[in-house]
Amino acid sequence: MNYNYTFKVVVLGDVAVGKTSLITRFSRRTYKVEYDPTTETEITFVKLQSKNINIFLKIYDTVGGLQDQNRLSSMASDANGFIIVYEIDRDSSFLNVDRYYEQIQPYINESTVLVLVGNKIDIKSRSISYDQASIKAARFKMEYFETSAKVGTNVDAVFSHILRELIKRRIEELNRKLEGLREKDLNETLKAAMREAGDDPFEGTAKALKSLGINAVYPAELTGSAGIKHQFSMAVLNGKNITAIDVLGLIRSLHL
Ligand code: G3D
Ligand code: MG
Repeated sequence: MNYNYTFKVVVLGDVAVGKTSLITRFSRRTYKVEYDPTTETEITFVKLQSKNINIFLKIYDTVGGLQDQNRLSSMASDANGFIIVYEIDRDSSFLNVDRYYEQIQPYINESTVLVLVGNKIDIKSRSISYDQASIKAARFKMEYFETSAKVGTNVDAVFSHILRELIKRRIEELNRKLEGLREKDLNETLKAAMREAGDDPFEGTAKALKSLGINAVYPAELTGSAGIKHQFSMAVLNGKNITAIDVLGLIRSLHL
């Protein structure tokens, strides 16, 4: 199966705040779970489908609280999102959020999605107020959620938010890339790729899209009559010039 998107999310937080429980609760649709002995991490693979979009999500469950830098870097360097979990009735776990946040700094860029989770809201007592946590989350540019992994409250909301944001950011990134291209360059890219592919329209458009960075996001399965490659091919065959606007329109009609 081809996936339109593959994302990797790393879950951090003190021991026993409920990281594993949150992942287990979310991943009813788990495909498989693997243990990675080098990072001592359990990786949960989840396949999700929304409209016609197939998503492959890898969730890395850390153990032992604060991470050894080597271990963290091998796990976090290509992460698309981070969830930091604390327990609403344990102050030390909330204070440590700052330390996890510091630890992941080297692996964050403008496309990384960050979420702070206050878990165990089914417990009647709490020592950290919602406002206190929201303020911290806002300061760190994180979205804040309160969950109960035990009862299931809000667990799906955390992951839906992350996936929505990640897809949105990928599309924005692509838009920026396309908007940075002049129409003439776009057509030149296509023509060059077609020549390189011996005028095979599908090969040629595949090459052109790849060099524009589009192929990675919209893989082969979107090649039906409504697919980008097909539309490109037909346009090229008919001698029509492709504009960035066409490309954006196609992407939007397929994905939004
Ligand atoms: P961790 O992976 O962060 O170390 P776990 O944490 O998911 O292993 O959970 C630690 C303990 O907290 C477990 O209790 C688990 O059942 C409990 N727990 C997790 N989430 C919640 C929650 O939302 N509410 C409540 N009340 N408990 C929760 P045990 O006793 O099994 O060790
Ligand atoms: Mg655990």
